[in-house]
Amino acid sequence: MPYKRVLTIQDISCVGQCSLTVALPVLSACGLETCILPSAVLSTHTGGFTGFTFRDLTDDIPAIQRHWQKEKILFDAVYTGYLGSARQIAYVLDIIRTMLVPGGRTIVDPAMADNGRLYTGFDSAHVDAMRQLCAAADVLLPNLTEACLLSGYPYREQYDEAYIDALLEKLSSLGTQRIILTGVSFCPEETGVVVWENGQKAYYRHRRIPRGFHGTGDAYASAFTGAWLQGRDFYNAAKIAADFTVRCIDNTLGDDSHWYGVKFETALPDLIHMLDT
Ligand code: PXL
Repeated sequence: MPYKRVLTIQDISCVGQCSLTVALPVLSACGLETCILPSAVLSTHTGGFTGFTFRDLTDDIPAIQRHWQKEKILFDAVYTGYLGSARQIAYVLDIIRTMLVPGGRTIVDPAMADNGRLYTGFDSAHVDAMRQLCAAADVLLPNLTEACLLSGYPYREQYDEAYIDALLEKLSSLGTQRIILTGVSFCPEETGVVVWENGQKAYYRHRRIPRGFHGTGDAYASAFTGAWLQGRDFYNAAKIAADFTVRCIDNTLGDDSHWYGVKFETALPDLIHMLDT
């Protein structure tokens, strides 16, 4: 397997199994050298805890970037997730423009919303800035809510294939060639991901577990990034990430006290096995 260096930019939620505490172990398990740029430090994530601390690290980013440039450090890929401020997104764009090797890849998970609503603390300025990041992405990994906010298409809980097609069409006009739309479900028993590449569309469906878990988007995006950078083709990487995410959820079902995240750690051997075969 090639040995690649990836930079992932997202927050540290100290407790809550999301963002960097998921991306770092998942990418490492995929055999990637994983460098991190924390976008913010929070005591917990914002999805269900109250009274969390939030330290925005936007102002630290230029000096970190300058130091890396002095050391002539480049990355094979940049993978972004939850970003701390709209202003930060311009800095992230500059890192993408200047710190990738030729042919380096950019994966953007526009982590900012779910279930029809923006996450606590974000506003339309964040969505506008995120739209610019999407134009720089080789792969965009939105859920339905994020896809609607980014494209300006109306969010619906009930939809059909024609709705998804129109949404993807509108979203792709932002300039992204590859999109994986997560959490797309046409019937109660199944859900899946729509894998869209230059106008070609495929749907990978799997069992739907009738309970939502926080952090599944981060597990999905990290596993996709790991599998894709390890040379799996686009569809296959999207499928491996979906299978991994289902295992993470299966591991967590039955433990009602574990509402804040998924127990992804015990599914890591399965992910490594999927990458080996
Ligand atoms: O999992 C997405 C995410 C990441 N980081 C923080 C969050 C959330 C979702 O709520 O609050 C801080």
